[in-house]
Amino acid sequence: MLIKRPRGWEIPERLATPESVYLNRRQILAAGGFGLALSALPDPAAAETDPTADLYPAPRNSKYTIERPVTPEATNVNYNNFYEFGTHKNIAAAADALPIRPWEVKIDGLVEQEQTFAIDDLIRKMPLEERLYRHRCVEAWSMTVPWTGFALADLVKLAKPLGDAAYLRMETFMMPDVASGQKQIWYPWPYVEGVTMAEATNELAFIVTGAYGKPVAKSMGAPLRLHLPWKYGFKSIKSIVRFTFTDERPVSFWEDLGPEEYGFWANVNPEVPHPRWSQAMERDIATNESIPTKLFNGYAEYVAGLYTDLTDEPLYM
Ligand SMILES: Nc1nc2c(c(=O)[nH]1)N[C@H]1C(S)=C(S)[C@@H](COP(=O)(O)O)O[C@H]1N2
Ligand SMILES: [Mo]
Repeated sequence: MLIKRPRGWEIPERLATPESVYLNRRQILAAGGFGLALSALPDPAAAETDPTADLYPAPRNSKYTIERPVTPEATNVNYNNFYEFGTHKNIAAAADALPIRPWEVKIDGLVEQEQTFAIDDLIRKMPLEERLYRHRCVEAWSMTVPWTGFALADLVKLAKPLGDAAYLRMETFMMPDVASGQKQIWYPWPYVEGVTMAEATNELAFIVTGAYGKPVAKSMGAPLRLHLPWKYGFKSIKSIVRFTFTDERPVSFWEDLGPEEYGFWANVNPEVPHPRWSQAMERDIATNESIPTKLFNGYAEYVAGLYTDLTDEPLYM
């Protein structure tokens, strides 16, 4: 995503980077470049088997179909936005360092009782299914993914929110030692996103645990991420550790950085340009084909009704 930094606009990176990181980078360069850094990464072949691997592939829910080809897995796991691991698309190797077991998910805020789940217990409680969804990034690229997971509505049921809960706030892990992007202190870490209760319980809102018939790749947000196919991709928060029910509208990571560019609602609309580029078309990341973008990313029949009373709100940025 093109970054708008609230602090340090025109500061050279050398000055905007905490000194320890800068020095460390220089030491790595002095020691012979990237060889040293890469050799410290885990060998994917030696990766331990995922404790939930037996749950995949899950049965496909044929209600959610796409009219475009599925993006090849190799394209998808290597073209990502995951700022915790870097501001470019090539973060897969860095994300491999993320420890995803043990992993705890906390449910708190306006709920009958606070709960914490070990990730494998949570995933095994839920009815997993596969859905084909389109994904539209605010940067005007798109993909289609065979996700596996469960309806966010089922997690809401498990959480037993109180009557005054109006929003669901979600938070990503905070591990700056593993995710070096989190050492960039001008970003409002940890990554946060939020939806209304009506959005959270809409049937399309999906918690992803897998993709391509197996546990989801770390670069794509393992072990648990959200996907809201009718909204710009930044709403679909990755590697979630906390769900908080609240009566206050959450301020998300990108909204905090640039509220006039990345709003709370962020519904896809080809007719409302981003302040710095058109949203009329999108580029398929596998074929490079240019495709017209659709209102609500083609999901209007499911979600348009959520917004009929909100005519004064900036719904589409
Ligand atoms: N924690 C976290 N979640 C995130 C992001 C991020 O940088 N950090 N990027 C978002 C953006 S902008 C997009 S387009 C999607 C990208 O998902 P993908 O890498 O699986 O394609 O993740 C979203 N979720
Ligand atoms: Mo995005």
